[in-house]
Amino acid sequence: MTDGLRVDVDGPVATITLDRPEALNALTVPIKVALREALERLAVDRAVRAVILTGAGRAFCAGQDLAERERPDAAPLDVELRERYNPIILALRAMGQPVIAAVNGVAAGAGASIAFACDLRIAAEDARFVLAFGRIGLVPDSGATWFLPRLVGQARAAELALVGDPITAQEALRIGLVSRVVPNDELLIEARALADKVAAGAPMAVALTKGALDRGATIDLEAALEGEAKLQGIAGASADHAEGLAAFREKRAPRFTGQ
Ligand code: LHQ
Repeated sequence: MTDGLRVDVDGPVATITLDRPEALNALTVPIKVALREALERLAVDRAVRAVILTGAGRAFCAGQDLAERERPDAAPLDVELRERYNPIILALRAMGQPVIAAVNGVAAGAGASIAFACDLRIAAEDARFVLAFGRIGLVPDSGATWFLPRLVGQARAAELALVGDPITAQEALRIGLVSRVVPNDELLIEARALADKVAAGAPMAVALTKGALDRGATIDLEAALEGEAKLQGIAGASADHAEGLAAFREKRAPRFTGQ
């Protein structure tokens, strides 16, 4: 627990809440540090099998705190990205547990990028994504140029990044930027239901799947096929695979342990 960030663990699901609602959860250095630390800590917590990332109040995250940028001691932008933002994005991708962005209200600038870097995105009806970088004379960062074309294709990514109109939740659903839109007051309930389903999976297989999907985006078919074969060799040797087979045979739900 840090000012501006809450982490609540309930059973196999951890919820990270950006908690600075008075500034729409804009990201300050302490929040960025706390977010990175929370992700790295949860990554090695074997009891945690899925993570929800959301924002307190009426926004998911308004991106970089713009007042902080005007302080005389603010780090240069490239340094801030290398030292603060990029490690958050890499931590999201490196951890084995899937991270579900539960996007409430606005996700702007680096706040949108962080949502793009999550494994799943569900949106409240009032969610909107704003690629706010251009409006303040900056370029998309924190992985936006990498994730966006993969999520929505080059043509839509170009429109989002170059025109910069806000994207409503329904539009985000239509173009595949989020996988579902739910009523505002049901967002966390739906996110938890999704997290519980993810958490019910065999943790090793889930983590291997997450990594394979990432690599699949950048490798050729032969490499993907060979990669799947290797991973299946590993998953197939796990106790959880044996448990999955036994559960099927015995017509019961599997009890996966991560072994
Ligand atoms: C904020 C912010 C904010 C501080 C709302 N900062 N206070 C850049 C640099 C470094 C490295 C990494 O990457 C980046 C990339 C970025 O993230 S650049 C993009 C930064 N974000 C933005 O440009 C969005 C700025 N905010 C807005 O345009 C509006 O606030 C939105 C459209 C998000 C919401 O508008 P409204 O619903 O009308 O709310 P509001 O503007 O009245 O905001 C409420 C409060 O939150 C307000 O404070 P106040 O004391 O006046 O009540 C805002 O100043 C504060 N706030 N965003 N990024």
